Amino acid sequence: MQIKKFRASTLKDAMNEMKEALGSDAIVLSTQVIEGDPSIGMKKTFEITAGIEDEILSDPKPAAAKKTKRKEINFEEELKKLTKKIYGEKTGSIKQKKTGKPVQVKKTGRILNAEYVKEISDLLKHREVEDNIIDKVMEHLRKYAPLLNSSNLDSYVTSIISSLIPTSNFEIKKGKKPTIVSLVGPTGVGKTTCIAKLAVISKILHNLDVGLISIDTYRLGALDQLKIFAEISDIDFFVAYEPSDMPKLISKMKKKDLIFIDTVGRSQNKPLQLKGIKDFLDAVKIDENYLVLSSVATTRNLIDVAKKFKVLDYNGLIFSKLDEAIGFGNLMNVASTFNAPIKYLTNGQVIPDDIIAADPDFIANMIYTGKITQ
Ligand SMILES: Nc1nc2c(ncn2[C@@H]2O[C@H](COP(=O)(O)OP(=O)(O)O)[C@@H](O)[C@H]2O)c(=O)[nH]1
Ligand SMILES: [Mg+2]
Repeated sequence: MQIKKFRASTLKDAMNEMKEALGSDAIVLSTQVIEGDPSIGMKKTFEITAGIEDEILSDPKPAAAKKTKRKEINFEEELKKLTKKIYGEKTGSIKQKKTGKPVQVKKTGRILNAEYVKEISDLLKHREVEDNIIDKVMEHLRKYAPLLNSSNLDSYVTSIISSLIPTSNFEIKKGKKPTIVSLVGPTGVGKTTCIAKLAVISKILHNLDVGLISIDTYRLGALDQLKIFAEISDIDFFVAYEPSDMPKLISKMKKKDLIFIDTVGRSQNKPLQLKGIKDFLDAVKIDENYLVLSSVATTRNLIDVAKKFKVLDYNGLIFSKLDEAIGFGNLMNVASTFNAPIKYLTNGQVIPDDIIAADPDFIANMIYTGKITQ
């Protein structure tokens, strides 16, 4: 990894310099404020230490690609392109991602027979879809077997899977009161990153007036992370230190369209810690509360987390880290076990690009093929 320091009089300028020099793959490692000394004419300076993987810089092909990308990068333009991915608009770009049929089911004859049914069942098992869901898929398949042939089989199986995946999309009500959205979940699953993505997109793409509240005063550095982000993005940011701060902060931001609440990551095995978060969330009326789960975890682990976080009354799921997962059956297993709609998927660390509004066809295709086809 190459590491460089960037200094400027505002954090935003330092960030821009970093992006200019290292491109959008750069990762902020640390930030520092160097206080000025007016007596010697020294101004306050912001310093960002950023790193970038060597291969991104040294591999001639990607580097060339990055170079052109870097030149053309226009933050707002990039964001506009994302409109279609967010807030549930089913777009060409998502549909396009689904072209091609990289499914390994052997199809030789014209008419679907028992052998194909078995192959599909085995494939779904391999994708770690749970047996009760596979049974449902097979039930549909058998029923329509006479209508199926090698050319429509993939799309039919995908559409059955799709029909079994609960999803729903975020609705922004630009009304008198702000919509309050909180994210809960275990430590390190990507809650704060996800809020940053949603906040930037809401602000820049949808012109919404966005505010942020963090109740993550527990983990060292956690506040800093969101605070710096809020500063760069020019978004109001407050910290709630105790539940009674919550109504005060919400009332301070009563003119906002949208308020995101970032919570501290807690282990599902510590009920008292979960209760601590509940006290904060219960202090105000939350409109949407999403449980963030890492798609890298096993079905068993996710079900355990989802069960124990039930005390926090989530009404939707966000699956993070798709880019690190090797299969996606677990998404469906959890969503269907808890009948909780999937709201968003995140597939990388880049803010705000790496987030996709949940689309059942897109997820079904991911599960069936084992790949994010984009
Ligand atoms: N690969 C990958 N990393 C992610 C994703 N979302 C978040 N991360 C990373 O996961 C780590 C923890 O994220 P953070 O938002 O701090 O998690 P939190 O503890 O739940 O708030 C950070 O290094 C993030 O950059 C994702 O979709 N893919
Ligand atoms: Mg966090």
